[in-house]
Amino acid sequence: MAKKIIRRSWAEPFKIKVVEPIKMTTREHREEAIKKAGYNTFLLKSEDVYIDLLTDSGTNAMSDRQWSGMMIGDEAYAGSKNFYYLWNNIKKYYGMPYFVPTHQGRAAEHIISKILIKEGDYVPGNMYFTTTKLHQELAGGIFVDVIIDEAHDTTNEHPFKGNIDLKKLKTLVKKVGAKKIAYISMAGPVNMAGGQPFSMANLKAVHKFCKEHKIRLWFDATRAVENAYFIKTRERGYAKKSIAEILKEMVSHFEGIWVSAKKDLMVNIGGILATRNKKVFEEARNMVVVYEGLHTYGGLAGRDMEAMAIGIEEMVEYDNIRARIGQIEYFGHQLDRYDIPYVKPIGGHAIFLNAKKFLPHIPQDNFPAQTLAAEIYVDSGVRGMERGIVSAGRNHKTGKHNYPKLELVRLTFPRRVYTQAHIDVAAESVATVYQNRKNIKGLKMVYEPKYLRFFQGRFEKL
Ligand code: P70
Repeated sequence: MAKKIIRRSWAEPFKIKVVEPIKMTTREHREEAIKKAGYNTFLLKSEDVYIDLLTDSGTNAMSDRQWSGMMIGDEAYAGSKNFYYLWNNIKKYYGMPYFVPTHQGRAAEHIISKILIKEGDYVPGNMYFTTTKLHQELAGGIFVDVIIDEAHDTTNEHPFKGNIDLKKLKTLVKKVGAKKIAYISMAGPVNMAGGQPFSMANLKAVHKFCKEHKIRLWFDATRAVENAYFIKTRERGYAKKSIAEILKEMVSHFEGIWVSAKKDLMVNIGGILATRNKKVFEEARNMVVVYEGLHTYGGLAGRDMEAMAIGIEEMVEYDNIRARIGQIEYFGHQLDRYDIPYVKPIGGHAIFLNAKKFLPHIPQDNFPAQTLAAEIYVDSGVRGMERGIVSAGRNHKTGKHNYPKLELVRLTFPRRVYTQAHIDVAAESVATVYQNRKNIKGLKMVYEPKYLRFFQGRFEKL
């Protein structure tokens, strides 16, 4: 009898035209390199990395259309035509009438935090993000986590672990009063929770609450297209809607958005601040000239804005986002073969290894996720990123470490960059480290910078 054929439902909707060679190094070389880097993968030289899963930020492969767009950069100081093309696409795809370009996401976070936050205001959000929270705090705000409890549980299979817990939100508003809430800061998918999305139903409920209490609702739309994909595939009533329709519906509930264009838009640099509030826009447009550059380039070259504008058109293509999420799923399924603990359900941009379960003998004070990221690098040259106690930083008042429930190593996929064979190599490496896990010892921190310590902190082996 003929064997049953199982047909693959998707493959990457592109073929490779340009390649960039990468080099495998020896284990001895990598041991030396990571030691020199203070056991911090952010401090490794890219040349010493084989498969770079540090981040999906600015590491994406641009399309031939985007590269040709780079050639038509209008590098005028003021009024570049690329700016107007980008602005049009922001209106068309995000549905926001007003826009200010920034050089990357955190610059937009800086500006919006300065405009909307007064000293002592509260900023509730669905879990913190490092740069977002820092800018909120530097502007005098107090971040409060109002994500649902399920988000802190790595094994809970809730399909929308990025949802806001309305009870937590209501309790906070009751306690401090709506006037003390600068805005609600909603991200989707939630990076630190493992790339977990919010549902449209949750967003609608939060929006209704905000309207009733006259609270602003803002969106970190950095990976909004991934959130739209999860709504399409997981939420009732959205299966037949296009990614572009879902994106627009999501954004329609917010007063404004900030975006690190280095993700969804598949470019190497860029940021967006967009809003429907003319007053906020006017303030942002004025502030951008202080920190970034004129409001028609905001720290970017004309060619960067052209690539962003084209990236917006490409990011909403279903086949594109399907293949992106498909890669992450494929990676997760390879890890399942070895029973490796990682955050479920599989998220949008990365697999997040659960370092607490992976290395249960290492106490959180000895940085299990930092240790695990270094060990995987030494094993294979695959570079990931710590997302645990180092990332969580210290409590400003007590000076003590924040102890997050999630102690994770993120293995993140740049868009359109790696093949399935690269994913296999990464999975085999994680499995090898898992089998040798009992021999792994933790780290101690020997240098700690004041802000965002995970970027530049240094460690030594215990
Ligand atoms: C990452 C990158 C950036 C980012 C983000 C969300 C949901 C804003 C930003 C800032 C880069 C990164 C940033 C801090 C720590 C580690 C890595 N995320 N909101 O790899 O945007 O980088 O353009 O200033 O994910 O997740 P930008």
